[in-house]
Amino acid sequence: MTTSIRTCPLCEATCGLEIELEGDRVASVRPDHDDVFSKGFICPKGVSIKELHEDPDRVRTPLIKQPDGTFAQATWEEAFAEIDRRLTPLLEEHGRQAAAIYLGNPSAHNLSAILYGRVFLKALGTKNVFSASTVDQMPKQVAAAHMFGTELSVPVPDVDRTDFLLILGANPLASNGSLMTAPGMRHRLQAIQDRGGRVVVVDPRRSRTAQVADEHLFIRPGTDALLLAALVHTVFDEGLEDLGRAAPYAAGLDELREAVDPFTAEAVAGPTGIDADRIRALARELAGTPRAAVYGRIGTTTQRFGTVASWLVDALMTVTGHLDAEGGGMFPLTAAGSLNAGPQKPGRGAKVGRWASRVRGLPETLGELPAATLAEEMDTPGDGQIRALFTIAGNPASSLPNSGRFTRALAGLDLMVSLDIYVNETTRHADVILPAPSALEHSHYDLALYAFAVRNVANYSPPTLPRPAGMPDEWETLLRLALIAAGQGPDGDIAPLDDFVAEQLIERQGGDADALRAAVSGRRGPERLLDIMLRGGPYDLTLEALEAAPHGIDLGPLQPRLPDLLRTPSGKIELAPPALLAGVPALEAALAEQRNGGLLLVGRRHLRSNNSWMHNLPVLARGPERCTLQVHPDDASRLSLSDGATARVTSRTGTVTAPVEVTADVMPGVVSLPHGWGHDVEGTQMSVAAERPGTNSNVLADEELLEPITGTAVLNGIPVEVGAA
Ligand SMILES: Nc1nc2c(c(=O)[nH]1)N[C@H]1C(S)=C(S)[C@@H](COP(=O)(O)OP(=O)(O)OC[C@H]3O[C@@H](n4cnc5c(=O)[nH]c(N)nc54)[C@H](O)[C@@H]3O)O[C@H]1N2
Ligand SMILES: Nc1nc2c(c(=O)[nH]1)N[C@H]1C(S)=C(S)[C@@H](COP(=O)(O)OP(=O)(O)OC[C@H]3O[C@@H](n4cnc5c(=O)[nH]c(N)nc54)[C@H](O)[C@@H]3O)O[C@H]1N2
Ligand code: SF4
Ligand SMILES: [Mo]
Repeated sequence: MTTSIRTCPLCEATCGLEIELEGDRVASVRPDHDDVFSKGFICPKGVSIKELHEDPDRVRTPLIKQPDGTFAQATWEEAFAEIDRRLTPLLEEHGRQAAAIYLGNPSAHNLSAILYGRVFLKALGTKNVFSASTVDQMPKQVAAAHMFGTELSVPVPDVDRTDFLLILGANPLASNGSLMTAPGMRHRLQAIQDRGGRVVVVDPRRSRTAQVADEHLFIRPGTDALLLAALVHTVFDEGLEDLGRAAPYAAGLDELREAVDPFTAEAVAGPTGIDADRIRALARELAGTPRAAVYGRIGTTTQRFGTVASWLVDALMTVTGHLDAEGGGMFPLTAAGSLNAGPQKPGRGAKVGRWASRVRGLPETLGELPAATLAEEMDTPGDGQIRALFTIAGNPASSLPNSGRFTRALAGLDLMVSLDIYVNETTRHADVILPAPSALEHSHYDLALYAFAVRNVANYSPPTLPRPAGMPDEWETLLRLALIAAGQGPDGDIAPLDDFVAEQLIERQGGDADALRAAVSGRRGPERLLDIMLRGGPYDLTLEALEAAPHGIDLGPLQPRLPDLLRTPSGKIELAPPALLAGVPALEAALAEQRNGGLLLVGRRHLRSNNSWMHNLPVLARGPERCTLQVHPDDASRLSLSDGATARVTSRTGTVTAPVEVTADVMPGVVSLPHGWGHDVEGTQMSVAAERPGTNSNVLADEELLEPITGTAVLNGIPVEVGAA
């Protein structure tokens, strides 16, 4: 028996796992009680990593699509040769824009994908880059880039020291937190209450988090920006503004005051469904509590005013003196890969709008185009039409709006390659599937997620188990794809390219390049890049130091970082950047909108699920049906729907059926269906998931409904009609 300690890669909480091995067999998975951050917390998904590793349906060898549509196992050499054989002439004939990349969510948890995905992307040389970010957090990152200067400068609620936490559109008891890396949120919320503080949840559903909160306010989907504008308005109106630590660095206070002028508590009460008195009281409580924070997540970003709402969350914390203050919204300082370490210096501003999509002319944000446009870029003929698609750890046929159209578009591609571990709704369309090692067979370091952690920590995990013979690590596969894309054939040497990547990083980082080069010379791949970043980082760490600390290194609670972290062109906190003010007229128009009595669809998450791809693990799949349509009793009786009956849900883009769950936990006028289901399509190889397939809610999400500033899809607040099937 041996024990391996590693960080769970399955969600943003970064829990420590203690894995007991009998030879190469996983005997058990338990919480690592000595983990400096998670301290013994794990959730059921963490335990399921054993089943994920052992899942007989997980792809273990490359697969090549045969003329009859089935997949045949292939060697790595054959798979790369096939990609080269088909990609190279396609790029020659149609140009680089004919290729596209879609990066899915697990890429953000994966060192190989973060560090080497961009190498492949560069080699491919296309502007058709898409990711799950534009069905997720892009509005928050763009708002942060405009306000603070980088897309990683997102204020994180200092949950462990706050006495008042206002949560909008997040359910961390199910999701375990997002853009807020904080293992064990239940205990952290409980601790707020234990020290006499309060937790208030704003959500159109009485979520599990709402159930443990001190107060829950139902809100009409898509109206959070109105509520937040009214909170900011009230702060000014009642003379409660006090910028605290932010005062010397804030610009645009008058413009912000003017922008929120129309949004009185009375004006937003109707549209949001929240009493004006309650809104005013909330503003007073926030302003009057010395340690208070506001946190908005998926329900505030993937909706019609996502970027404005994301901006106003941080503007609200700033005008109430809670930005960069203990117990408020604070900025982590990561050990590696920080974009805002070191002293304050003017930056280049948010990287947006440098190019536009071909069909709808939607602007680029942070180097990518809105994923909701991917289908039309594939199915609309003309110069620049996408003919080859690479998916990297993504299941866009399940996660993007209008799945019907998207899936038809996939079928029309000339070439599709998927770097993935399952044959699922998306990858069944691939011509070549390249598998990745199991989650236990590669190293791990949360380069991305520590940027949003409620404590500064660093934790590196070596592989728990060796890779199967012949299986490359994902970074090696990505470098090989980069060589193919660069026209260097399927069997070039990836080592010089890896050296080049490391050399570029060393040069970018500055300092004594020779010393750094020498110090990391014994390493390759992600380990070398990570070591370079750690050595150049603010704590002067090394990978060796992390290797010697399997339970992680605690770098302490979050520290005030103003003005050092500011990277805006002005060097200030921009409270009213023009790009965000541009969203205000539409918000004002929403004040006068008449409700038509129609139903709005929202999503939700369940603790034992993970987007679309963990429904094949028996330990998680057990229990009651999860893919149900939640309907309020009033709506249910109006629509003659009874509990357990089958409902038919229709939107502009499609129709699905789902079992009805009548519950007063969802507000009247709102129905809720989780995403990531619909495993009953032909050609997938997920036998457990197929037994209880559920339905794909994104058949209903409309690719025309986008948040205007970032092009992020509206996945919450979709107009639908519901009736008995
Ligand atoms: N209606 C609605 N739609 C939504 C959402 C919603 O709330 N409502 N949420 C959105 C959000 S927040 C997100 S992040 C997206 C997610 O969108 P995606 O990232 O497109 O989808 P996932 O379901 O996370 O699929 C992950 C894929 O990665 C594969 N995979 C898992 N581990 C690995 C690995 O280690 N290596 C490789 N190469 N592949 C791996 C899985 O097999 C799966 O195919 O969905 C979005 N879509
Ligand atoms: N168990 C589990 N954990 C996960 C995932 C998973 O699928 N399962 N996915 C991971 C991913 S990719 C992400 S991005 C995170 C997301 O993490 P969270 O943001 O916490 O996601 P949800 O649990 O979906 O919570 C969103 C809440 O928003 C509410 N909501 C919907 N519309 C609105 C609205 O207009 N206004 C307001 N105020 N609320 C609204 C929904 O009812 C729901 O309760 O979770 C991650 N963790
Ligand atoms: S909360 Fe997230 S990181 Fe922690 S064990 Fe569960 S899935 Fe893994
Ligand atoms: Mo996400």
